[in-house]
Amino acid sequence: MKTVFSPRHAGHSGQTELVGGEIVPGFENPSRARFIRERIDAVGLGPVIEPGPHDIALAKRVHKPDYVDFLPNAWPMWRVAGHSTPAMPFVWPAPGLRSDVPPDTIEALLGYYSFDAGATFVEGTWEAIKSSFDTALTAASLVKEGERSAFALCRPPGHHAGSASMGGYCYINNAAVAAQWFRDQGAQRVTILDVDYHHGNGTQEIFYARGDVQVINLHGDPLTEYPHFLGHADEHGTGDGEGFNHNYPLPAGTDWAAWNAALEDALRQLSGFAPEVVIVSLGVDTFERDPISHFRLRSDDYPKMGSRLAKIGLPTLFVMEGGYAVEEIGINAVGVLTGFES
Ligand code: SP5
Ligand code: ZN
Repeated sequence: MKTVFSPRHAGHSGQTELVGGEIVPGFENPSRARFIRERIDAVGLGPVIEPGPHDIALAKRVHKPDYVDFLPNAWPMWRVAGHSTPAMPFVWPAPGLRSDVPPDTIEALLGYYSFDAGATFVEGTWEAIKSSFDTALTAASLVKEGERSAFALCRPPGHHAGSASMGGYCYINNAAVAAQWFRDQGAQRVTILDVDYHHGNGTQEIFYARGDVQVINLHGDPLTEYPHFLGHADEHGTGDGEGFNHNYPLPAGTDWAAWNAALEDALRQLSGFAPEVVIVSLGVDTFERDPISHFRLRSDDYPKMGSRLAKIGLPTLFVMEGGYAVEEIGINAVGVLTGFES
């Protein structure tokens, strides 16, 4: 399997996040991509190529144009305002406040375009966001050109990013952009299967009223797990999208047996939809030793996951999302891919 990877992710470094009232170093850091990259070489997964540039206009097919235009401006505006720390929002237009009037200051704009404080900006953040977007589209092209599968080693991840909101380490929704690109290229039906520990709220929101992109999520129950405010089992889509969204919230402690049972049900939904291409939002924060998550998948479960996904028998694009146990992230993520090829 070919991997698409850009070293331009690396400037997105030294971000902070709020955990339990404290500002701490971000769990989402450059070593994640480095460990995965190294594991690809160690197991000989296949060639690693750099992405080519893609028109950012493609991002505006799934995100609001003003949101996409904001992203490259966030860090420069933050610096002009006199800050040198990572840019982090602190105030949001919750229900009862007005969200129809974009504010003028960067401090307010960060909240206007986010749903949490989890997507911070540093000097290299925009370059990394753009490289991650390019990575997803370059890998999508490989699948379109006939590869059975490809791996977009995206960083930063994307599945929490909604139509006009960043959050949860995500800015542009790479999997959603790839799905839209496949549609634009003529695919009639695309499925996004999100196996990250956290519900892919952004992906769900983007396609919620659409019947051409099926969205399936297996994740920690939002009653206790981030992102908390989306991802319940009764969210089935709306309008033209009614019946095309499927959520599998699972309890803390879920192991492979229970996770796999949910996957089997999810794959029945997928087969019924009969997509032409599958996009896997690949997070490996379901791992038993992930520092921010509560499932119990083991390293030898990931090849089983990959092998089952291969049995679907469809062209498959893997897009990297979360996973924070950096020592094992390469073993687990690449384990899915080698399992797919076995
Ligand atoms: C892409 C992705 O996986 N994003 C995840 C974002 C999760 N952000 C908040 C998680 C809060 C969990 N609490 C941390 C406790 C650490 N001891
Ligand atoms: Zn996650």
